[in-house]
Amino acid sequence: MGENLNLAKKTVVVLGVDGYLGWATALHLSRAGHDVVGIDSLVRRRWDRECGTQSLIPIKSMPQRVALWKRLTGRTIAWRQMDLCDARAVTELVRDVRPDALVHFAEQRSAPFSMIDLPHAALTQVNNLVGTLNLLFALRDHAPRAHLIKLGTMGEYGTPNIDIEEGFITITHNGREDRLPFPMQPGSFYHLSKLHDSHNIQFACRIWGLRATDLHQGVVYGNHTEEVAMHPGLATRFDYDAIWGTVLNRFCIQAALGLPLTVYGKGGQTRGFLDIRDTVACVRLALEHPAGRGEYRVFNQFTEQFSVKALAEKVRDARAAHGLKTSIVHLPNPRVEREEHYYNAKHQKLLDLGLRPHYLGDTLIESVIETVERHATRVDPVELEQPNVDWRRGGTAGWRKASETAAPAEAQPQSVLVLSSSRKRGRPAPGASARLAQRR
Ligand code: NAD
Ligand code: USQ
Repeated sequence: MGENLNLAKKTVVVLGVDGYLGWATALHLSRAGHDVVGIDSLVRRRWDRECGTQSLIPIKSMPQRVALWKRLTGRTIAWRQMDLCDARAVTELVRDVRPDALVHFAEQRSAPFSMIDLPHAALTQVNNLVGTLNLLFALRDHAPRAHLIKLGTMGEYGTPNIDIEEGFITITHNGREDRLPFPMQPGSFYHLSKLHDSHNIQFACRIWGLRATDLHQGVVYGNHTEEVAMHPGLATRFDYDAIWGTVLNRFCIQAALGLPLTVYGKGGQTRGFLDIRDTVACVRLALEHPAGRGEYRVFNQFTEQFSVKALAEKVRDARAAHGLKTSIVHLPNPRVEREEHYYNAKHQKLLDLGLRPHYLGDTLIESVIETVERHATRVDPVELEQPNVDWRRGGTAGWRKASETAAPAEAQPQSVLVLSSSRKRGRPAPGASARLAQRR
């Protein structure tokens, strides 16, 4: 396998291809001429059933989606259902495909989900950490030159009272200087799982000479990329509920339905944001400009920063331009987070590689709201009114009620880590399987 630097066609595995960002990215990379293999366990569809949630925009099954893509473009996305926590399957995948790169989206990605109770916190960390560890060992043994592009999160940094650098900071201490990982203060068990992954990946690059890009991504909004917009059957998922919906997507849906925009607490919480079109562009830039051998690098992947309150006001003002009145409510904050703080995060490296951002404007807000309006009958307004997970106490009575009606008791997650014990030193264990088992 050659290094396939820069613009050459690459064989890329997209892990988490059935998800919001994985599907849009797979289409984008496939259209750019890369050979894409798409992997997903479909566990997110199961978590939706457990939580009583669903994508606002109906999404097709994976076989239907890849068949439609083939029909429209002639391009193949090779689809395989697979759990990243199955070490043997991951090893076989990497050994068979010998990818030039892997884009890893395949994790439990909701902060509220990870804060429901112990089983959900454990499920999140086991699923995310074991999946990534399985990948690292498979890469060491079968594709050490492949480039791992891992979706991390800006939430790994927290909200320090100093500027946030891209992964590393140079510190002078007692007269000596070093370039060290930036201090991290994640805000949920989910965000912590991303930080633990970052440490594991950085360590693997250092000791095994792997190459990795950790994309510390901000909150994503929007639901259209050029490829997704080609056909309604190519739609990517769009979450709006209090567990999976991200803040701007929620505000757009609340505005479309004439509901108040739910700002948690004072609303001074400031985060980095980006349009989904920039997510797919950033991943492609990372892919086509790979990290060097043994290099672990971090790109802060967002284009603008806003406070939650400022975002709500933007949505309200965009509606007011059409004569529509939108109200903003401040709910007691279910999370433990700073509501007024300094925030200035660097995000230069992707711009240096050529990213041309799509900034948040009224047109985008309006277009998201129009999409929402087309699917308004699928909205459960209860999901938009009150948060149902509290950082101090876990899932609220609202959460328990929704999950009890949504799924039988035996479908509740019970994380169990099953690790094969027979191992030969330095080689993948025959039949090794680190699996997160859930009672179904
Ligand atoms: P998503 O839930 O829509 O998609 C994740 C996909 O991964 C799902 O289809 C799920 O079935 C799959 N998956 C999870 N665990 C798996 C496993 N063990 N094996 C195989 N497949 C598995 O999430 P998303 O919004 O597309 O986010 C993708 C990634 O980007 C996540 O890692 C998330 O942490 C990161 N991220 C997302 C955002 C955002 O705003 N959506 C922001 C920053 C970072
Ligand atoms: N918020 C509100 N009102 C709402 C929903 C959220 O005020 O109705 C506030 C939250 O309190 C928080 C901010 O909006 O301060 C962002 O919340 P969010 O749910 O949009 O985003 P978050 O939980 O941080 O998680 C999302 C993705 C996650 C990703 C992360 C990027 O679900 O996968 O890692 O964004 S970041 O925030 O940069 O860590």
